[in-house]
Amino acid sequence: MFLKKPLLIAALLSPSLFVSAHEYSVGELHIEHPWSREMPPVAPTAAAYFVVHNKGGEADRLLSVSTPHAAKAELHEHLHADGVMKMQQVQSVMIPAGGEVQFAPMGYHVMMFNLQQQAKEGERFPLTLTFEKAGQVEVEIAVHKNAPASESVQGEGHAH
Ligand SMILES: [Cu+2]
Repeated sequence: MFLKKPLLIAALLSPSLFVSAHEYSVGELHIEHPWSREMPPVAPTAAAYFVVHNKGGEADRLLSVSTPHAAKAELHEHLHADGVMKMQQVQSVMIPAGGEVQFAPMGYHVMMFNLQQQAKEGERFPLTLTFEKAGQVEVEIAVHKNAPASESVQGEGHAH
C-alpha cells in the first residue's frame, strides 16, 4: 500500500496533466494544440491536426510522423480535383522560415490507419513528429468531439 502515494505524486507532476500549456517546442519550431476529432468506434482511420510555427531564419520540413496509437501514420493533404475532394499522401511538408503551417480539416493532416481502438473525447495519445532540421519531438494529441474554437474560425481562407 505504501507505494500508492509516490505514484500519485508522480502522476500529478506529469506534464500531460497540465492542460493549459498544450504546446511544444523543438529547435526554432513551436507546435500548438495538437488535436484529433473523436470518431465512431468502428471508423478505420483518424486524423490529427496542429499548427507549426517556425521562428527561425531557415525553412524546415516535417518528414514523418508516428504513434503507438496506430499501425501506420502518414502526412496527407486535401485537394480539389474536378470538383471532388480527395486526399493524398505527401512525402514532407515545408515549414517556411518565419512562417507557420496549419494542419487542419480540409488541409494538411496526419492520417492514422489501423488504430488499436478509437480514442474518445478527453483522451490523449502521443504522436512523434520528425523534422529535417529541428529533429524529433513527441506531442500529445488531445481528442475532441468538435474542432477547438480557434480552429473553426480559420475556415475562411478557403475561396480561391
Ligand atoms: Cu487523409
